[in-house]
Amino acid sequence: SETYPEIKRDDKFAQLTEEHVAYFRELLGGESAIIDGVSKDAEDDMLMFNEDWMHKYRGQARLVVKPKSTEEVSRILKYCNDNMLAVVPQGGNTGLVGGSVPVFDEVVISMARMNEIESFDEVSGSLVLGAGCVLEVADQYLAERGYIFPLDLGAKGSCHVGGNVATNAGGLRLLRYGSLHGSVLGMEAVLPDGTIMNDLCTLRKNNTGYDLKQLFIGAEGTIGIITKLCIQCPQRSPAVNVAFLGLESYEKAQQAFREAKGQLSEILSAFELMDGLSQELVHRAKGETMPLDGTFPFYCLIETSGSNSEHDYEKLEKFLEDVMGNEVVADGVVAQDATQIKSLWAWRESVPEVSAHWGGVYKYDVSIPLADMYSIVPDVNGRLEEAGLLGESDEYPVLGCVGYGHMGDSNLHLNVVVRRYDKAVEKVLEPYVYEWIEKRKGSISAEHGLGLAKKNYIQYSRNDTMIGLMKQIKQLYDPNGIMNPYKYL
Ligand code: FAD
Ligand code: 2HG
Ligand code: ZN
Repeated sequence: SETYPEIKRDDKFAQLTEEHVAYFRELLGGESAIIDGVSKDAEDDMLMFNEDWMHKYRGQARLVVKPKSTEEVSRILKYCNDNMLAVVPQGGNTGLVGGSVPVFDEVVISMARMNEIESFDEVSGSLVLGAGCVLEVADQYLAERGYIFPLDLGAKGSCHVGGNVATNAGGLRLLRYGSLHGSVLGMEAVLPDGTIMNDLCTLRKNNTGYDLKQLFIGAEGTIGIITKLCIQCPQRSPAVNVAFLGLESYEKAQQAFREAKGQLSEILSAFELMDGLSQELVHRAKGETMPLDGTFPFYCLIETSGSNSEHDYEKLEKFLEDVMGNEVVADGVVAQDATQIKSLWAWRESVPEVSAHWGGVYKYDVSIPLADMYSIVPDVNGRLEEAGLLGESDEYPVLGCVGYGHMGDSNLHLNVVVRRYDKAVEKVLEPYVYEWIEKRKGSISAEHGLGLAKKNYIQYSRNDTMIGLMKQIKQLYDPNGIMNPYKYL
């Protein structure tokens, strides 16, 4: 492939023919459920399925199928398995590791039409819905009933709940509601041979044997396709407050986190960190005024969610007074209304997009014990400077290194902002970044997954025994290897 000269298409997979396409057309009931690039030129229609959100990964799929029911997914997979056609399950295609797009000519199975909300229990909070439901749609549905989806992230307007579970997305509310491993109560999934695994349990407790659904959470479409989910949804907090802080050092950000946990305790629902460069870039790209006057090396966004507005606001103000009085925090504001809360969150959520605004970005999504978490940013910055790759003018490929993320979960996003992609930059970054993480017993993938981007680096965070067991699981569930090949392991 021109795009991936280092990867070879696996000859065991069949080439798509018009006969294959005819099968899918017949099965799915006509033209609207497929995009056929086999019998005609459909490159333009196919582009949004072939290319990822960052425009970094691009495959050459010639067929997209859009099932509407679990039975259709089952028949598609069985046919592909019997005919050795490789497939890529695709949700909202917002994944950041190249996992959601084909590498070669894999059939794209888009889950977009499986978007129904099936049932909601207003007493227990359990929500049963199709994997293709957009996260924001599900959250809006819940908001109207006084509940909240236990996950939130910047891509909420496009990503699917099935994609979220397939990547085990973490996001902005994990600090409060925990990981999807806890929130997913039940799941229906289809195995590559067409077997439907119905574990659509709506109970919180169920210790009857191995919890097989857990394997699909974070499996990135490598062992089967998630078709339906049951999610445990918490009550939506009637009182939400947001504060935005400026801090003089990472040390102080750690102290502020400690204080926030102590003083805000049960109402603390998010603690996000952003460095100075990330904020400067948002300001430059969006042209909006910074939330605080003056510039600081670090900023934190703190959210509280509770049941009593006045009490929570007072608690947050008292916290702010305290940390500003002790010089832990240099400056801070508390949002005065829902519009300000929304715009502070929008400011934070725009960092991933803005970091790609100057031509490209190398993204590393890592977990590192808190004490060391930010030091990877200056280390990588120094290394790029030393190599003569980072500078102010256009002759340098690298503009700067940005660090931000979910401090409350020890999860940093290191974004190396570039003016153009360059192999020399890549060589300086990899495997250096992964070795750096390994030395500190961190994780090379905190919440975005492995996809194509990290499949060669898994050994930096998992030992041989574990990788061996993972390979056995893959072999057991997908003996023909048709599910999302060339990625993950
Ligand atoms: P896709 O991108 O379509 O797919 C992702 C992977 O899941 C692929 O391997 C695909 O094959 C597989 N897959 C998709 N659907 C299914 C299914 N039904 N069954 C089996 N496999 C499936 N991630 C975080 O964790 N936290 C964040 O805060 C966060 N913020 C983001 C902000 C932005 C602006 C963007 C663009 C991305 C962000 N992400 C974040 C990345 C995150 O992985 C995705 O946004 C989301 O979880 C992917 O969902 P999706 O529906 O777009 O899946
Ligand atoms: C976030 O926290 C996302 O905003 C995206 O996980 C991070 O783009 C990134 O590196
Ligand atoms: Zn994140």
